[in-house]
Amino acid sequence: MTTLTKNQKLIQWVNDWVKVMQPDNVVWCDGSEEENNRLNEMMVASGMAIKLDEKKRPNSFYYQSDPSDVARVENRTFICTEKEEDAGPTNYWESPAKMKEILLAKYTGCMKGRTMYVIPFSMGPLGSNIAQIGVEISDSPYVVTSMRIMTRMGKAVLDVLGDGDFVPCVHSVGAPLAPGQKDVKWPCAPIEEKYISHFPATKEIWSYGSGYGGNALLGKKCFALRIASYMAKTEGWLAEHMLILGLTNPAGVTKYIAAAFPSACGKTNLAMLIPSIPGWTVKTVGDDIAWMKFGKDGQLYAINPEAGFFGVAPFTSEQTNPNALHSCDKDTIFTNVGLTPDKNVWWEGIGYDCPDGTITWKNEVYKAGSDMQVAHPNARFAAKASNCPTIDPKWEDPAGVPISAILFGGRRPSTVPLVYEARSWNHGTFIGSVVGSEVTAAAIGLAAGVRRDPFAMLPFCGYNMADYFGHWISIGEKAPDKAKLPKIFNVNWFRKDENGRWLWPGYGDNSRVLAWIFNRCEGSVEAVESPIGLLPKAQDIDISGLSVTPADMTELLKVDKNLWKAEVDLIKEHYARFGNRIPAALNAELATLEKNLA
Ligand code: GTP
Ligand code: SPV
Ligand code: MN
Repeated sequence: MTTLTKNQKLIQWVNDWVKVMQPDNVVWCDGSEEENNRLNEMMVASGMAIKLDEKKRPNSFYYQSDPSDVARVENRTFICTEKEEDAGPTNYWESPAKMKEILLAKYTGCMKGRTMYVIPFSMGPLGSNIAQIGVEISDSPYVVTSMRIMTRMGKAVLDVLGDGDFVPCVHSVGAPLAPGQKDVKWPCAPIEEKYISHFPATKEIWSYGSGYGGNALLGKKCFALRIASYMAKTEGWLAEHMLILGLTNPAGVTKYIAAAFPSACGKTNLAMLIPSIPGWTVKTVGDDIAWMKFGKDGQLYAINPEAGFFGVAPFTSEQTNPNALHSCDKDTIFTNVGLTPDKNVWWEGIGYDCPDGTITWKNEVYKAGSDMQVAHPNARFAAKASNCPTIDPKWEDPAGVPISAILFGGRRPSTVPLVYEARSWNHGTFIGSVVGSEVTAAAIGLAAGVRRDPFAMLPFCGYNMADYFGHWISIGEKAPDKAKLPKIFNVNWFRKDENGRWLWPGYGDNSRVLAWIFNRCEGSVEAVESPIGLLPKAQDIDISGLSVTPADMTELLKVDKNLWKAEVDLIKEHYARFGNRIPAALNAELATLEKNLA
């Protein structure tokens, strides 16, 4: 059937699924440009894709998804463990046997009238000893071309794999075609028939019914976070929902920083930030996922397992994030943005008015000056990391980059200051375990308001979240050299005053906070003790040239004891969900916080 591999386990696995899914054809993807062009031409011919203007957006394509298939579906995402408590209270659970029974019924004949693509991919630089190989089977050609951007994909991966082991990733859009039936633009199954299932013990992923983002590009959230977080726990490393950036100070010293913010809370923006303070530069290693292991020198090293960015399009502009914007200049897949009459793209917050006659993500015609929504709030671009103007020279270094600081953060309009530093690794783990954020559009069907999103991993942890907290504590305990552990900070770009005005300008001006963090890592600036951790002195955050007033700054750095006492009550409610599985070290941190506020 294929000449691309002699791996018997892989060939057998594909053959088994062909029998179940009954596709009309099977294509083994080699990842070549010729193959990519062929798939793009096919999707344009079928009406699924529109080719953008070759001069304005070379080699780029436009898609509209089905209105039911626009983001991750958390209530259809399952962690399948023998015991429910091993998935924990924050995951949807089903037993592996039951889930496989349900899905085998769904998968039977699910590719009739379609082609099965076999997509070998590597998470991490090809052949690196931190990299992991997966193989996804999918009936979506959009998944193939997207995986070619987001991962290292194709024949070279099979060559590295040899007869080795891979993570099997099963995907179908769940929309078989009867003989002669015309396909729709974006085939998928209704929400209640979608299943994004994970079997951590056997390292398997079975996804059904969605073609969008993290539901379908299985290397990303399913593998590199949910399965990898479980692997990391058992093997003693970290798989995290974090960007990685390199920050260089005016003296030319570079430090690498990893940061975990919940979905649509500014990772892509921070990773590609252009500092507004002179002499500082930021380079990008990754914008969404970090895999971290200790090096021989005792430092924690991080790699970005991805090869592209699946970034939020709305509000990406020349002002907010030119580097993300220019990563999309060519070779990009756009989904659910607007399509202008001159075959270019438009979205809310792009920085100029929407041309009359633009086609909205719902395929309606935009009337200039109307209040029609043009792009879906979770409209995204898939762009190659190698096209990013600020890509770090070490972004593909198989050894990774040494991490000096880890940041946590979320959208907190009140209570949480602009920045504060943890007193220790365990205190930092506590801060990560209580991250909260206002809900965004990155997932379907969540109630508005602030929700706890520990480590920004709530939708991405492949096992009991309390055990994951324990794993973080144990990383600190087992560190080969505790003095070399990264310092941990919490940041909050999203503080508002009582009138709803942003107190902090954000974006490029976040460099002013990064500079303080850098200097803390160097030991060149002092911090002040507070009940919640170490705060900057107001004069140590450079606000020259900003409209931020000294009064704003006081507010931004204030720790209001009453608000924090209320926060402690919320933290207790959050911890109570996990019963006695919360590590003792974290209960001790909570007790310290409460005592400090008394
Ligand atoms: P995922 O890809 O979903 O994991 O998200 P992400 O964390 O990479 O999110 P992204 O960087 O795309 O952030 C998207 C949203 O955050 C956009 O609406 C931005 O305008 C907003 N945002 C990013 N940085 C800032 C900031 O510093 N201040 C404010 N106010 N908004 C910001
Ligand atoms: C997120 O929601 O955190 C994303 C987008 O990065 S998706 O890949 O769809 O999960
Ligand atoms: Mn993400």
